[in-house]
Amino acid sequence: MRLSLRFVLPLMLVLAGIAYAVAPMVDRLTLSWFVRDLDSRAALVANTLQEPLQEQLTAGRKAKTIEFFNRMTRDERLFAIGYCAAPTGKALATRSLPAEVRCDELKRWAGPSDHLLASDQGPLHVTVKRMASDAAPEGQLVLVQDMSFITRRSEETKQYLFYLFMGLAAVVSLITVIIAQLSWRGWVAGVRSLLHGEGLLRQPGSGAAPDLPGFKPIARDLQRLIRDLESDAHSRDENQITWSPESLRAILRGELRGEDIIVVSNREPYVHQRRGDRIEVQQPASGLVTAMEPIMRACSGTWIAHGSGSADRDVVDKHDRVAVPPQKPAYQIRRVWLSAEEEAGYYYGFANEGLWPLCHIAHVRPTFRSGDWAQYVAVNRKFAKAVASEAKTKDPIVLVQDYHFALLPKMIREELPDATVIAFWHIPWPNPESFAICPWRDEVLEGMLGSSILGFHTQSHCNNFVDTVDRFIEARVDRDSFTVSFGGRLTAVRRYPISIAWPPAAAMVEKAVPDCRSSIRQLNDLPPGHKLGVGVDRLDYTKGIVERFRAIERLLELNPGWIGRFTFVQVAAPTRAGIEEYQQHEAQVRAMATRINGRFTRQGPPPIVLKVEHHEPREVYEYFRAADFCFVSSLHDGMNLVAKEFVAARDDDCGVLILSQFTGAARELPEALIVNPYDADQCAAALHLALTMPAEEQRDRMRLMRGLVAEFNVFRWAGRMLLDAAAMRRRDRLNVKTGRAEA
Ligand code: ADQ
Repeated sequence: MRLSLRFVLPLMLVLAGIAYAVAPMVDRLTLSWFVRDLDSRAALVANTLQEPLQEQLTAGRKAKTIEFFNRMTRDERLFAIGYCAAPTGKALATRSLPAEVRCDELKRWAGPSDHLLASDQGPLHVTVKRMASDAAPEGQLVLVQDMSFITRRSEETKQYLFYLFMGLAAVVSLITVIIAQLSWRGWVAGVRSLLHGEGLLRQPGSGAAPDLPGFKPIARDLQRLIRDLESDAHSRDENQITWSPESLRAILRGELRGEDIIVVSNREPYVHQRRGDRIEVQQPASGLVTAMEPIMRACSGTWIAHGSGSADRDVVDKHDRVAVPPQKPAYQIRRVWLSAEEEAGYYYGFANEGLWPLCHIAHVRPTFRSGDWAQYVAVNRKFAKAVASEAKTKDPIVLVQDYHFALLPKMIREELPDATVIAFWHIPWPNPESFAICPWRDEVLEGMLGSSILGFHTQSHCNNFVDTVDRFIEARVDRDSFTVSFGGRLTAVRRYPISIAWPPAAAMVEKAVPDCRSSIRQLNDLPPGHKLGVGVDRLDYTKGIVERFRAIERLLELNPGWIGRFTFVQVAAPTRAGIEEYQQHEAQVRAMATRINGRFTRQGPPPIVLKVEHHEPREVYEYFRAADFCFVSSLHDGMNLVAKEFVAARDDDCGVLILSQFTGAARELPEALIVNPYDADQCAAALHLALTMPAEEQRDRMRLMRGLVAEFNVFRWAGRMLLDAAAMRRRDRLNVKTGRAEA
């Protein structure tokens, strides 16, 4: 309706304007037609009058002549008649003859276009006809005709013309609006069906789209183009954003406008521990926690995790929630309680003795037990129920973290079909042959494919996952868009390299580098100026600590000059101590450190200091700032955040990073000294190079690495996932509106 008014009103105005402009032209035209009629009428009247008039004149009957003229002028259009016998003298005429028409001025009316006389009685038409015959003297007959009827008709013509144009405008508008409406609907329907991959045309009356295979490639191209444009826009936007908690908050406000955000992980970001009659709060050593914590602070959502601390139950409310961080609460932890059997089967068993070694190529055999699997399924179900009870809307965004919850995406979807589930796998994904070892291979894959978006650190992990799905389950894999269609749902498999907060918290770097150097050396009984290397890890066999010690041993073998002049401090956080493999690994690491120290300690400091105990992040940063180099020698690692933390800690642009080629981080930090941890000689050479590298080269390498970590920080990691989730939700809502579900 609004469209019609918007179109019809201007059209009416335009046509009224045209009518107004055209009317005078039409007036002139009709006037000339009427004047021509009057001329010929005058000629006819003159011819008719000639004979009787001449008879009267010849008979000299002037009174009779005037009476004759009066009779003739009863015709309403013949206004007056006169006769001039000579150019001088008075005319023999009816009384109505206008005073302007005089016998001595008859020439004035003689021309072809000089017939009009504007008199007090209105417009008049004057015709002068010469009358001559053999029987009568020559004279001039004057016929004056009334033209007021022409004016009347001209007014009527203008009126008709106006009504005609208005009518025309109405008809034209109506037809145009009908055609426009029809073609708009048709066009919209056409584009809609084209976007949906259907044909443009519909069978008349059927409502069903015909199958027009010819159109499908166009539709696919168009869909792909839209996707490309969207992702282009994203990457453009992404590059323009300076990623920080504020920009992440702006995305949450702008793109996700107060959407309900829930994180699920096994490890909680804050653990409450009882120490005598005091309760202490600890932050666990975990890459996942390091990454997610700043995001939760930014978005104030709910973090669901296993309540594992000895005082965790003492601090929660009746809904098992506690606000954190303790000093400045910004979000809620919802704690889920697990029994000892559940924890043994789900966490130690299936997750850490099964999936962890399965996904890492670290030469430790995975162990799969059906009892562990049953607990894994039950605990995943328990967390799915917790998600459903914490959800404030029917379509929250749920960020599922890591290999502890492979089944959770599918289970969440059963509870909340409209949720957007983003699952992130923090560890590597192996090739299909390795993964095939898992007896519940298909269930794990199907569980993960409940995700809307499934993230890995590197493209090769994405490739491995898609290859595994393609090999083992009935799903449609699209390698162009990297999506998997399974059970009527689409999962996008994406690379999101994780990172750390940038800039690091002020508290981490407030102690000056020279102060850190001296205090750490004092703490470990090392002389000032003593060369120092550090390793910071969970005491996990994937971190390559044994290989690291072997490389140090090799360095001292090859370059004995370093004996007594260099010490390596390994800060190792105890982890998964309930698993035999980890107990053996710890024993092996301890024995190796003792053996190497025994072999190379003459006088002075030992080559290796092993600290198997928990350290707070501030203490870890102090070690990073005190060291000449940091050695990351993982045998296989999804990303490895320690490498990025070392770079972030070095705001003095000094220090060397030695980095295993088998970490995700090696792809992002090529300025590190990249090594194969299995190659002891190569690692020893890298250690020597690090100990002797000129400050200038250290600075050049460190600046490049700091630039990368600053730009690709953890806010970008989370922001990209959330932007993708927001785009996906917009697309889903559009599909619902247009009546089409994602296939
Ligand atoms: P992790 O295997 O735990 O993470 P990593 O990424 O290096 O490995 O993160 C460890 C975190 O714990 C770091 O923040 C580090 O500072 C801290 N940490 C390590 N040892 C510590 C110690 N001794 N004392 C105190 N803190 C310590 C998993 C994957 C990685 C992936 C992350 C994030 O295995 O590949 O990078 O998740 O996705």
